[in-house]
Amino acid sequence: MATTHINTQEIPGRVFFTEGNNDLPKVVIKTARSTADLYLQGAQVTHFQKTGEPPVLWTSQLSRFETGTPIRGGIPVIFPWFGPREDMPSHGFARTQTWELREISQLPGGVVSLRLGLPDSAEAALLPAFKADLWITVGDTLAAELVVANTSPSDEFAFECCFHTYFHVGGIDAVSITGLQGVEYIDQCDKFARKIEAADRIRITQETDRIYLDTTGPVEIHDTKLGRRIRVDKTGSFSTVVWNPWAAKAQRMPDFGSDEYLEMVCVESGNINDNTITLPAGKSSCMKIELSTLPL
Ligand code: TA6
Repeated sequence: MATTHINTQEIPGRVFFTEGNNDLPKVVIKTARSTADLYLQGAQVTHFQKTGEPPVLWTSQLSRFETGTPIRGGIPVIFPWFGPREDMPSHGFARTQTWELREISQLPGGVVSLRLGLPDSAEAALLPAFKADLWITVGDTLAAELVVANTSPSDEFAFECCFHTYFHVGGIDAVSITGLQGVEYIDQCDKFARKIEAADRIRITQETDRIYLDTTGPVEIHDTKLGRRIRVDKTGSFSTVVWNPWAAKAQRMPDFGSDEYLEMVCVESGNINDNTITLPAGKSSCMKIELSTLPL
């Protein structure tokens, strides 16, 4: 049977391997319509920009880019838990481990797709057997898809996951977020109270940290300063998080510039808290986002 050739090599003019900040291994993708950067640590996209437009993603100027330290910005892959866990790293271990680049393919229209796999680790060995693959597809849009397979013979595997996406905005005071009206959320800034989103257009005027539950629809970031909308379409995700640390919390984070909160907002797509995934043995789950920009 003919074996399909799986490419993991550079593609001249399209896919380049390089040393990124602090010499961390980085893959640079150039298409006719866009560019993107991906660090093997965390399989983390840190940059996505369409030709002639401002960047879509935000990465802190103070991000550490140190092995084992989360990169502050882009699309951190949060897995297999979200938030703090006693004696364990906040937001799981996937974002600080070095993923393996397992496949590079060119699709019609000059679109580039990468597949990365999370290698086995001591942390993973404490869980039911699983495989985690991430697909990143770069073209006129950017897509990220996390595929988790429960490979254990009999154990179910309960996990949380999230694309913790940091978006670049022209000015947080000129931003509104739509798509969440009427959705229940956990207000992490108000003793985890459960509330219902009343606003059609959410504005960020203070520290904001909300986990919206049982929501599957698209969310749009309306940016009047940059004159664009960023649209987040998703499948296989039932939670959306909206986060901006605002001034005081940003000051407390060493890898976050004191006024950088003014030019970013996180709209995160995942399966968190009530929406934790419980995967039966032998089954797989897929969570996908697609990021696009549109005129206002
Ligand atoms: O997604 C929002 C959040 O859970 C916030 O509570 C804040 O902790 C943020 O993630 C960043 O977490 P990190 O561990 O990356 O500093």
